[in-house]
Amino acid sequence: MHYVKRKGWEIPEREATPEAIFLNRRALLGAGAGLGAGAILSGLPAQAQSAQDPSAGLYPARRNETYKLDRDLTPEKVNSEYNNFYEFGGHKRIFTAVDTLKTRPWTIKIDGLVEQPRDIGIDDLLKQVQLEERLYRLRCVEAWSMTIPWTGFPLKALVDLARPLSSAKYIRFETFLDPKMGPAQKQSWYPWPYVEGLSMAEAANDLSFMVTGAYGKPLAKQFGAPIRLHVPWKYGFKSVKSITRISFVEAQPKNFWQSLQSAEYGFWANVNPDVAHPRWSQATEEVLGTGNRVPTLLYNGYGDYVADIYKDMQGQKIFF
Ligand SMILES: Nc1nc2c(c(=O)[nH]1)N[C@H]1C(S)=C(S)[C@@H](COP(=O)(O)O)O[C@H]1N2
Ligand SMILES: [Mo]
Repeated sequence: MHYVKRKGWEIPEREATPEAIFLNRRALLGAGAGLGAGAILSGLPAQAQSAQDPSAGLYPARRNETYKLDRDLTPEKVNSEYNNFYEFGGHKRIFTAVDTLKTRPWTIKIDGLVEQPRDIGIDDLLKQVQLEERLYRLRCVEAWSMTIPWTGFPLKALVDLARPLSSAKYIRFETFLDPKMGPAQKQSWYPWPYVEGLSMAEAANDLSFMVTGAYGKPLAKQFGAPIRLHVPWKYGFKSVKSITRISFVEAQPKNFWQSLQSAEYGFWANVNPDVAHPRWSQATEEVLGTGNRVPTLLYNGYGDYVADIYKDMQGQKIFF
């Protein structure tokens, strides 16, 4: 089933969560056999949690061991200091610029072709889902990659909560639109707000993950707090950050990069080393933090999970 069969590629748990939290969790799990880590940790005194975030007690969540890596996790410091988040500028040092992002209160509008449109607060939503940790790879269209211990819940669970009508063919995700939070949204040549989309079949796939945490903690702002998508078989730009609206729609949504430059970016954007970007090769990728360049894999190595979705779509530009 999985593209990685080799033993010994698994990352020890202590490398995915900060050491102190890991040790704490071990001790607590020993003491409270049977209870989930989240339930135990939520009873901890404040100094064991990152105080400001009301969801801190939900982390770290239990690892779902189904998702294996073929390489080391990217160190938290490397991942946290090299990000794309154009609402805060076109550079990678987003962590120096995200203070203006306010993640509470945070409301997500669910609308379009659903039984009942509604608004839901992030902390309400978190009460209705089961968080888990997954180790995933991220391949940016710019030919670099990283590996991240994300925490979140399957997008499928959110679709079930939203109860879409059968006429819904796609999900459209939207990031906040507020130049006070994201000052680069004053740059009027970009088609704000950031929009992305998935087909309903893609959204139902096991891999599609709504991310609310990383490295055993609530998401740092530069990762797209308080909630972002991760679809690891697609180029990173599909994984939209800081989501405020989720709409079920009939027509294929046009995404941010398509709107900006349709000659270079399409809707499906599945990773394929043999389909070059108009301006550069996609054959290899720089693995951030290692100095290594490695071959890029079809569907970023997740073909066993997702290739079936596209089996009747070969005439379409599924790798662009
Ligand atoms: N709202 C929003 N979402 C976004 C982006 C962005 O600029 N704005 N950049 C995308 C791109 S190009 C990539 S590679 C990933 C980067 O995610 P990371 O910074 O967590 O690695 O986020 C994606 N999601
Ligand atoms: Mo990207």
